Amino acid sequence: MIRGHIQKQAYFFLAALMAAVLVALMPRVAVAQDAAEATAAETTVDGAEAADAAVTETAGSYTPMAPTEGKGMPVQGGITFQDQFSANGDYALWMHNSILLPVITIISLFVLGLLLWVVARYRRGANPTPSKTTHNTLIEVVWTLVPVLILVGIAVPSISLLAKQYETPPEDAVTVKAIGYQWYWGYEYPDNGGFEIISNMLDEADALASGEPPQLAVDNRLVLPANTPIRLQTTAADVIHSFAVPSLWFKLDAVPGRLNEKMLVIDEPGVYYGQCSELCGARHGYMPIAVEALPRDQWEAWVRQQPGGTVGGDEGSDQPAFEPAELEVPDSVLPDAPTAGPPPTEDTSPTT
Ligand SMILES: [Cu+2]
Repeated sequence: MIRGHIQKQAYFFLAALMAAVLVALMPRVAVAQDAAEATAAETTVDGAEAADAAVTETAGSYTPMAPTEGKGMPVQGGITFQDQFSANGDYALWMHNSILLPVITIISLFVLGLLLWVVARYRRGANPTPSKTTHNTLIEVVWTLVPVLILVGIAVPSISLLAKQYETPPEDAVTVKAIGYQWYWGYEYPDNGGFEIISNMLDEADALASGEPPQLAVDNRLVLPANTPIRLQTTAADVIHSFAVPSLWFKLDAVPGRLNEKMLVIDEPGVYYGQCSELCGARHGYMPIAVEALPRDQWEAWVRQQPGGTVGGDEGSDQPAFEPAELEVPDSVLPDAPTAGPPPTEDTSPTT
């Protein structure tokens, strides 16, 4: 009777274990399928890419930088963070890989070992008369103190990372304002003449044609200087959005009526992709962010090419002065989307 019961339990345990292994393996299978599809898609891109490169070369002036595969973007089957291109990102990645992951692994293995030992050593067969001990002061002190010490140990790098992320940018930092709209981004350069860039997602065909990852590529990128402190401010025109670029370790909510601010220093030139990370409505998943970091001189040249763009208080710029009325009316990706349209020009929020 008892043996039958134990057998039943053993089968149940085995079945649960197999189910767990299956669940753990499922994403791998899906990834393998995706990879096969991706290679099929890539082969069709190459030709279009070459044609596109020829077109942009003749256009002269600013040419959008070609992204580097795997840099500043997610990779197929990736299970950890993206490679980091900012000092905070390097620190955070170090903390994850050298502190959190080992601590989690050691604790999990230790607890699993204890469980298995208790199951084997104190099962009814091996230990017919159980001990009635209820207290052991030494063990109680140890299992209280050790977790406290572990948490304090983690708190030190954790709090310093938090502090680093909110360091005040120096006075000469370049100010850029990212404005979230339903459902695209606007980038304003108040220190450089106040022009605004409107950034909409490219559709899949256009993204692939320009050699960029679909759903991350945009028509107009947020162009920033590399190796320069940037005072990145976020706000929104309608609902809460969130400006997030994983490979730059940057995420900051964009809240209507508020101006949030964080410093960003990008280590090296490149293209870095991100997405709106606050559920903001029907097309939340289709308002990606593409940051292009250029060497400082190239970035300044790009600024001077923008309508009204100035660098360091340029005098006598031959560009026309910035006039808000000339703001480009953004084309929504979906022209018939119910609320997609130009940014509001006046305050229409209800008064209470
Ligand atoms: Cu959004």
